[in-house]
Amino acid sequence: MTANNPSDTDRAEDRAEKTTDDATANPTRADGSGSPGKSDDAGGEVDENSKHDQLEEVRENPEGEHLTSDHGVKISDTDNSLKAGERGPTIMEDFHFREKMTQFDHESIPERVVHARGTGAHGYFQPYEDPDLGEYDDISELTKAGLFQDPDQKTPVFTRFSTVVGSRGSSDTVRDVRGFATKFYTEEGNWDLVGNNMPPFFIQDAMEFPDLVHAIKPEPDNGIPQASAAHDTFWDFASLKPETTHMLMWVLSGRALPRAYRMMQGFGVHTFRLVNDDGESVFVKFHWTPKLGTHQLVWDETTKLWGKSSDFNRKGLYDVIEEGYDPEWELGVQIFDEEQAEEFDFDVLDPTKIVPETEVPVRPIGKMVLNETPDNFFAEVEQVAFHPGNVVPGIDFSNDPLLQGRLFSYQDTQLNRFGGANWDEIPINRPIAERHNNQRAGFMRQEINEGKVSYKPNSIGDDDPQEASAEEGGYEHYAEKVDGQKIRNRSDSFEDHFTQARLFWNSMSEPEKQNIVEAAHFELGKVGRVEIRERMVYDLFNNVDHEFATRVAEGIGIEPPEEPGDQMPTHDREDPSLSMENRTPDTIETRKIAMLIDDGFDDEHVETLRAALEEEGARVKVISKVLGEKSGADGETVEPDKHHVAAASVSFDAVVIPGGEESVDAMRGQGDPKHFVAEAFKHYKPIAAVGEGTALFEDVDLPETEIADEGELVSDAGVVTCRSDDIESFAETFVDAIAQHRHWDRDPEEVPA
Ligand code: HDD
Repeated sequence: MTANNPSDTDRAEDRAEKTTDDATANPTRADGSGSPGKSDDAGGEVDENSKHDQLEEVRENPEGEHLTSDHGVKISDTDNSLKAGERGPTIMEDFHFREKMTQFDHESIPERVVHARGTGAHGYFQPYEDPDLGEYDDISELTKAGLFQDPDQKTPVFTRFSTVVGSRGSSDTVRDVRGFATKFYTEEGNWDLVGNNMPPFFIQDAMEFPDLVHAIKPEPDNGIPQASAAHDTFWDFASLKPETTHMLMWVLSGRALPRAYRMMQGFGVHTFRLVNDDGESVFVKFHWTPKLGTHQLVWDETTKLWGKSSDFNRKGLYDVIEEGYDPEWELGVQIFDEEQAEEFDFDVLDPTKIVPETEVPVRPIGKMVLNETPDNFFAEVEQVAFHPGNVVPGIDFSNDPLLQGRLFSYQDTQLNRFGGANWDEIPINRPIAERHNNQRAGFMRQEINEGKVSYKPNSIGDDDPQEASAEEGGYEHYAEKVDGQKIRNRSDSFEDHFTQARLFWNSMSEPEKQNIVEAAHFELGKVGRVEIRERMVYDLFNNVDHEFATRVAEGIGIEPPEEPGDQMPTHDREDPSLSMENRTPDTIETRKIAMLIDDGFDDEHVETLRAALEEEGARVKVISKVLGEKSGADGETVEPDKHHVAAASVSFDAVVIPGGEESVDAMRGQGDPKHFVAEAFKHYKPIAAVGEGTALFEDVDLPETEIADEGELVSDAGVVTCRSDDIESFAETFVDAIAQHRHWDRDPEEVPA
């Protein structure tokens, strides 16, 4: 196992250097005008820094400057309003008061109707040098999209991750789908891949989206519950819509509780098209695969995180990038043509279906690295506006009716969020590719378009700007032959709702199945109306798998169904790629490890363990009862990162207790370290203790767990204990246990934490 240790580089300095070095190379600034998009070099080259440099034009830094009004007038006093006499009323002419207050009164904009809460980061996309594309050696055979062609070119991206249901101030770790939206600032214009962390969707037609969202959002009479599907209206809707079944299986699984945004897959969901220079097209599904593996939290842990660390996922992304670890995803494609699509036992236009990897493998074509946090949350994360209709030549749509509806909805919703048409001029949304058209006006127009002409055709301006042919890079829609009668109906090929739900269930390990069952117990247990619970069990789950339906029924006071549902498929197919347990690469990079100590810790233990864990890319945080320097038995000192009141096991991936008699004795007299260990055990996390530290594990009484005797090193279901001098082997064993992420072969039910 090797790790990319964080560099000591100061990112701000790094960026400043980048900007200076590349200023002359950047086409948007080639004319020195300093105004975004003003370049003589139409359609100039894009590189990793192009977006960064464009944004640099609008960045503001008050360092060493005077305070001014919005109009640039220096302000002498910003604390006292202008009054008629020391104790008199405020005077109308106080322009500074009026401006400051008006700006404040207007500083909130509508939150997104879904995906309101999120975070984002800048980075780049780079095609692979030697993509393993099977029969297609060269991606240009599949698509003419420029961003995929040159392995030396890095295209800037901005990615926003989000929860879906909760409002902007809700908690991060709720059970929910996660948004995974990427804006590629390509030479040919912006391409937005607006996906989720789960590959199917709830519904088949965009027409149903307002109903789905109304059902899952807080109930309209009392506005309760926030950020949760666990209430009557959602399950009422779901139970009456069997097409939701496949997606519900994903939502009940650990996929809906991601450990981190950097440990989450992403999917374009719909079938899209790739189109090559000859106008030929294949179908494509897009996949993002995280380098760090796909990992989940457990339910009890997530609910505790709502209180202890409600920004857990958002802060997690910010912290790792700031600390110098740059999360990476591989972009993969599943390619299939119309004939292959005809052969599948589902319709590729139905967004409630996946194309199983057992049918079409995922071919890696490039990578995305996120390496820069935003400077300003509002300007970048809140104002970024995605739209699946933003495509570039070489990428096109399919007739998926959900996708078709999205192509209207996103443009429309931005008008609501931004109050006008010019949201595409806002720095974060602005393309690097040049914009020339006859749009001129609207609220908050930024661009100053020169000349008399804003129409086509025109002779006064030589008919500029000219339309571009396909050879010149003009976007041409794939010339699919379409012929049909107007019909408000659903294709018969969209009718099977259970085959893939069963495939998902079959593909889960037993602990993953148990997680799904327990999730259903919680969600349906919160549903007051018994008839809704019954419909879910009898009409939906019992048509997925009889045993599944029985296990759910037993936890929610419903009579288990006597026999399988009459629509239950009988297949035993599995797709190993669906189980997160098969997505655990051998790495502990960026995992957060809690090291609990007090005065008198064993210096060698602390030093050796920290070095071994950091060598593998983990982030070690020392925790003690109170802040302030702690001294080791041999005189080394350590500054704790956190004290007990501000630390909780739920924020960490693993826990280790080094030896040192005085240190361990102190901790054995404190409740927090014991709770820490018990809770980490309950959440299936790797825990380790060495030397005297093992006594703390004995105190906690971990059920059915073997603890090392004198001279031994024992590893039992992720509990690593050592009472020998071989600290290096102990550290290695612990690293292996952390790489496994969670140890499901444990039975923590009795642990009271
Ligand atoms: Fe959507 C936001 C993903 C179906 C309408 N959606 C939004 C975001 C993501 C998705 C990631 C947040 C973008 C951001 O970070 O700003 N949505 C999906 C996926 C879907 C999907 C993967 C199914 C395949 N969405 C969908 C449908 C509709 C919408 C069927 C309506 C017809 N989605 C919206 C929206 C949002 C949105 C209301 C809210 C804020 C925004 O667009 O910019 O227009």
